[in-house]
Amino acid sequence: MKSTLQTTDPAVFKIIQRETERQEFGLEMIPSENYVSEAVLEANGSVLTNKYAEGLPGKRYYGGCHVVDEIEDLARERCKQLFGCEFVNVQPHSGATANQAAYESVVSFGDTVMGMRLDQGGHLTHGSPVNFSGRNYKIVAYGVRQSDQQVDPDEVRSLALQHRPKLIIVGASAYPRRFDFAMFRKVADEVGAILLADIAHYAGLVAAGAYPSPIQHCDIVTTTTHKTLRGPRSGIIMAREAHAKAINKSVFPGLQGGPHMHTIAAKAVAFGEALRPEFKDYARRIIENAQTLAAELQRLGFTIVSGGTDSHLLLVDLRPADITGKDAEKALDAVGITVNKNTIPFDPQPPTVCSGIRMGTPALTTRGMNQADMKSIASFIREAIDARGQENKLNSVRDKVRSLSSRYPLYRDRLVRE
Ligand code: DSN
Repeated sequence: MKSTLQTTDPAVFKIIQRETERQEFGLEMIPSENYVSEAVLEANGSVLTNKYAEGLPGKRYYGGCHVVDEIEDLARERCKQLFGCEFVNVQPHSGATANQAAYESVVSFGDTVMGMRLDQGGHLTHGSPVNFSGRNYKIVAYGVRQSDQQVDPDEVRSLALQHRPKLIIVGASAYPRRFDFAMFRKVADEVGAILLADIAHYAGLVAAGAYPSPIQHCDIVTTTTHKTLRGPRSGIIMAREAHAKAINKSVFPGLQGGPHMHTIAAKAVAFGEALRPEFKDYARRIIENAQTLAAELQRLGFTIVSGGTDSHLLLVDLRPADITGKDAEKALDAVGITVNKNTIPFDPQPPTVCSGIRMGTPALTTRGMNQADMKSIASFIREAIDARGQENKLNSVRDKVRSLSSRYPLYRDRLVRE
């Protein structure tokens, strides 16, 4: 039987089909991506998209909110249980919006903010000059040590003592190691700064106890919900109760209008899934797979930034392989392996070219792939990079990628044969 969309709008239907096929038969290795469950998809595609609900549960600016109030309350309760936080606002539309609202709740334009450098693992919203953060605040940036490509507590402390930031941000989008949240707390206390952790990448691992939790150390914790946490594309802000009022105000009416109630429902579903015992095992396997992948890539001659990983992601320094991140991304794309080019610490290449690629295992692990599969994938990566530009050889790697993916069905029932 044809779906409604297939009948009413075949153009859109066909594009969605092609993307479903790309996800089904390729290896998704961008560490910030994942595959959500059918339950999350169902909630996200529900009639809750129709409802305006500006305000908070019980205090809305629209009538008819008594039902959606329940979903927001449920999402908040599940989130508190999952992370052990005192307060959460589940309305931010994205991680960037969550960060902007968090900034606006505790600092004013022109204040000094300290965050990790984008080109050494940080995020755009942690102070990049092309982002609201870098434009509106005075940014002091810490990076990693040249010797081991890990955060240097001495640098963090001395920069903080020198510049006395009002806000310190700990978190990253391309840092494979554990953050020492207790050390950041100590430094923040020393200079009287507010401490914000952005755990967008690590949230699922944190929820499962597989990566350190910042909750007890930080004033505010932001995250997206769609990475290791495996929920819908969105954000949340957790905090100590003292910041609740200011955060609520900066999300709405400060930055956003109506919350996306369908996405909040999908967040509630994802939090519920992450509360199940099997999610702990999932998070453990993500890290196990990332470590196996890193070790196998090293065995095949690749250099791994910081020598390995404690999380779901790894950064490959491609300089010894004599290929840029940009060309490696293209070669891997050609065989159905999706990664992204990424700067490595102290990268001689511009960000449009990059000397590295960033990859991760959350999506592969969701499919059920294991350590033996990681070893196969490492060899596909080696072969594809060595065979760049050689169509025949790339075709053979593409076949192997498709055959491995086919063994781990994902959204098979959504694929329609015409
Ligand atoms: N763009 C995300 C990532 O890929 O890490 C961070 O927001």
